[in-house]
Amino acid sequence: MKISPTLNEKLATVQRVCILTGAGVSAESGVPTFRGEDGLWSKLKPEELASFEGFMKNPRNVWAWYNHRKEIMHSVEPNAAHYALATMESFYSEFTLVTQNIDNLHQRAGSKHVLELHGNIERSYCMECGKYFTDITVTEEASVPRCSCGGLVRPDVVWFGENLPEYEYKEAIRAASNCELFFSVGTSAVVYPAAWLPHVAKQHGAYLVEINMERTELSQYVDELLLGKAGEILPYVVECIKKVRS
Ligand code: BV8
Ligand code: ZN
Repeated sequence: MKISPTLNEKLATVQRVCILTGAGVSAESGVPTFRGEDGLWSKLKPEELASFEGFMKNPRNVWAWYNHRKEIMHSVEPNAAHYALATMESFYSEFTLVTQNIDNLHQRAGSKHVLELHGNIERSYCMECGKYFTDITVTEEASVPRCSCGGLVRPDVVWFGENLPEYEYKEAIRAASNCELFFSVGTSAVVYPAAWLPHVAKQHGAYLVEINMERTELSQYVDELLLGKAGEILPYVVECIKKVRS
């Protein structure tokens, strides 16, 4: 595995780094991705399971799906990619980790400053009074969870057609505009507005690196494409940082 002398130089000298992660960073933990031959969307319909309309039409079905994914996420561990990003954070004065994932694995690996653009599967909220819950588990026989006020409770995730959380999105745009080095890791870069972030970074002069198993929509725009597994490439990048920054 090799990185370019330019990237090595950047790792040594920059102060501000921004990372965008997608489902590919959790793939080696055993969490299924969305696209690609055995991705979730090849078997299930996103409009039915990851949309507000789909939820209102069949809340039990959507809760069953999120519950199933929550069980998977509780049964897996963070992988070397998550740990490498948690280590990387300590080397840079401004390090922003933006994730599209809802699996909580970055936090479990020790990352401190995580911006969750698409929410978190551990949180739910009442659609009437906005009360948050972190202990909702919908068992098969249980009907859809309701709040004490009578309102319907939904997973705290961003569905298609829904706005991203204001603070996280603004903060992610600020970090992408401000950084000197941007990594897009394990994302197919097709879901907007998250997929704008690498372009925002590049437009503001950042060096843009992509880590993925294959080329994506973003690949034609990046300064450096590192093809391979995030769980192998990121630990290697951290080894390079240790050589030039400690
Ligand atoms: C919005 C819920 C307005 C959480 C998700 C028409 C109608 C309506 C909307 C639209 C439309 N056309 C476009 C839109 C906008 C839409 C959109 O972008 N659609 C796309 C599909 C065309 N976006 C929205 O609706 C967003 N909201 O636009 O509101 C607005 C506008 C402006 C400003 C503010 C608001 C809401 C988007 C969020 C949707 N929610 N899921 C959940 O259940 O998880 S989408 C879903 O896709 C997940 O959130 C996921 O995070 C996201 C992105 O997927 P990836 O993470 O990239 O995963 P994927 O499987 O695709 O790729 C994995 C990659 O990893 C692959 O490249 C693979 O090669 C690689 N890989 C695999 N293994 C490894 C690896 N790489 C390295 N190592 C490995 N080991
Ligand atoms: Zn309520």
